[in-house]
Amino acid sequence: PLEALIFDVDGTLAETEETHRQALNATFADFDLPWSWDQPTYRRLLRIMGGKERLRHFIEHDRPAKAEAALAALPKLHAAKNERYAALVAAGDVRLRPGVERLIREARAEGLRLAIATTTSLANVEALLAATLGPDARRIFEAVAAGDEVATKKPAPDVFELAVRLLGVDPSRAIAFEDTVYGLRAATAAGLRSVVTPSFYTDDQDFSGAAAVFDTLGDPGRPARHLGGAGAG
Ligand code: XBP
Repeated sequence: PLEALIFDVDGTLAETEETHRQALNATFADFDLPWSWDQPTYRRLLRIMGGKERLRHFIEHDRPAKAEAALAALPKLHAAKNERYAALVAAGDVRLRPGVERLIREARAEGLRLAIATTTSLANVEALLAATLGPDARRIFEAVAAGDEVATKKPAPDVFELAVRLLGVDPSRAIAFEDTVYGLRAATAAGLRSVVTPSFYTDDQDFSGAAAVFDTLGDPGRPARHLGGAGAG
């Protein structure tokens, strides 16, 4: 039987990446960096998981102006981005994707256990949960496995392995909710089936291997574009 649902955050619970991008661009200006990431640039850079890793990749591979100074200030730059991100989220910039709140509510009513497995930081997760599900939302999730707590970020299985370990459930009895091919790979490698809802920046990715792919988790559910693997439907 199914025992647990494990949710990715960015792109799955909410379309957060435009808010991350906006916070980044404002932070670049704050740090006097003559950079701005447009949507195509961000789409390309999202192949690198993790905000710090993504910034480092950009600095080292794109070699923008002021690269050396930015590299030296990388932790500060990323922390400042997250502060701006949290402020935007607290101001109501981001909503949950359709169906997410209902799924969480109904899963709890059925006695399913809930967890989070994300690349982003715990503070970002808490900001989003508080702004969208209320101040007590953190308690809805029995376990939160965040990127900075594991050795290797997605597509490595670490965060999903940590989440199932914290819950104490067998991965075959949990379903992962994801929006990226990297998250799908991570969940699969950890032994979980995945339901994928592609998001704004990931709708061109290949989700073969998912148990199901839906446009949204909303009601009325739109038809699946792909159904396969174990346990779908
Ligand atoms: C998405 C990410 C994150 C966010 C930004 O992770 O890769 O890096 O883009 O957050 P997931 P940080 O889909 O696993 O939630 O800057 O805090 O990394």
